[in-house]
Amino acid sequence: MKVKTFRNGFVSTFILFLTVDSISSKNVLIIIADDAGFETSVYNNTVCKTPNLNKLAERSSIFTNAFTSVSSCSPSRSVILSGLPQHQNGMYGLHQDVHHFMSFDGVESLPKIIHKAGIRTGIIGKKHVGPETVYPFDFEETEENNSILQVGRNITNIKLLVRKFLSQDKSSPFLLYIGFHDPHRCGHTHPQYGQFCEKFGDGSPGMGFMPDWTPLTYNPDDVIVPYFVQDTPAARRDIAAQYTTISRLDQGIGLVLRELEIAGYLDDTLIIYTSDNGIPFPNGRTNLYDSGITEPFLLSSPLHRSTWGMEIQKLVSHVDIVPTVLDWFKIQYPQYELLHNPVILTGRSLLPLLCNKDRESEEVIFTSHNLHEVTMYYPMRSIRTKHFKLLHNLNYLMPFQIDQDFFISNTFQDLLNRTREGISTHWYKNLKQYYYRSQWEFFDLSTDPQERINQIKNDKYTEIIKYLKEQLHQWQNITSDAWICQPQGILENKGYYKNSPHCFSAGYGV
Ligand SMILES: [Ca+2]
Repeated sequence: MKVKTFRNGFVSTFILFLTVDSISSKNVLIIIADDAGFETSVYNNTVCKTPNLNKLAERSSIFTNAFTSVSSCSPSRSVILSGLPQHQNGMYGLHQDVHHFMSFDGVESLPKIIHKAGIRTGIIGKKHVGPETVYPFDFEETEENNSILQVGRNITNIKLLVRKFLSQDKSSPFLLYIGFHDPHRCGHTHPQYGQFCEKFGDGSPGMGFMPDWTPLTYNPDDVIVPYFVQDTPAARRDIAAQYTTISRLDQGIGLVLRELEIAGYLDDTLIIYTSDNGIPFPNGRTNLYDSGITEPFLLSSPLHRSTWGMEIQKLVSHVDIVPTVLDWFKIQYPQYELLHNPVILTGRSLLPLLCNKDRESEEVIFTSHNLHEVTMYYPMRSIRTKHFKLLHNLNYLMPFQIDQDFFISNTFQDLLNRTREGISTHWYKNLKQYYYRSQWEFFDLSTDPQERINQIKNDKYTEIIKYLKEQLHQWQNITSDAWICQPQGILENKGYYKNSPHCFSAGYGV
């Protein structure tokens, strides 16, 4: 099979749109929540109280079909900051400790590009990407030089660090990136503070105290259980704890926005709020099902007030963040190569959508996952349109892996124990089908939004499946995906095959 090259044909559809009227000073604030989902009335969850997110939504466009590129912390953050899918930027899995994944040295990241253009860059909270030479910020207060709890969950501390950054240099435009560690689980690393660190800083004995946080507590009977989580007392207790941690995230966001306002930047700053990946529940984080990749996404532009508070249903992706910020600052993406191939951004600026302008090509979202923890090799690629999802599980002969953090959670232990004891799990799947997946999965989202029925063998969909496979292959090609021939083929693209790469069959089926 010959690897098709569509590079030139694709370039023209990914030209940056330059749409922003000039204002005297333009800044960017990116707020990334850690494992947050739709636990906010912005997205119709009326139980979990988030008055500050609601306030931000009132001055934002509210995207209702936003997706991460990969449902794993470091890979997702590398995509947010590079605009390149994980297989292209090299951040195949988690960055910390034994996992030790890094982006390629040659990646031109957002902080690097805009620093060269004279824009001051700052990061506060969770960074979780590397190496430092690829992701340098002028101002850094992260887990690399602080306790992650103090810069990622202590909202009083975060407030003071934002104040410090904003007061340091008033002469340059800035990009400030804030990585809240809330509402990430912490039962694996800091169990003394609760499953979601919901007790950290709440003023109770031994928990410490942060003056700016008023914890909200929830009755497990009242929480909203997403369709992909089992409705059991154990899962409800987890969700109630998660909601409390979201109250800290929400109040932290309120403090950050207040600092921006006090410093006089609220009306010249583009604000993006999203989460890095799906919620840490079954079928969520580390999956490419919609339950793992759909994200909250608010885009607040002081130049597009007519769309404040409005919902935008277009499909958008985290790969759109880099083009959007470059568009805002009117900076061109550099021309360079990675792995001997020219680098092309496949994301597009979101700003035209705020002018009620359509983007040129059809709406399509690609996702790419290789690992989470170093032991969790489970490469997947998918393409999603408004109505269809095609998912390729490259390592389908092995079981899907469970991470340490989720394994030890009440929710997963509940699922595992119920399965072992042979009693009802109250889940919409069973662990066997969750662990062992088909190589290809295809879902008709218009009739099956919860992706329950794999239609890959249904003749009714033969043509659309063929088309989506071609589109996925084309995207893997332009993003230099080394897994493009996997799992049955071997890619030869050097030596004799330098100018005509081929997928060769290794004969695994003999
Ligand atoms: Ca995360």
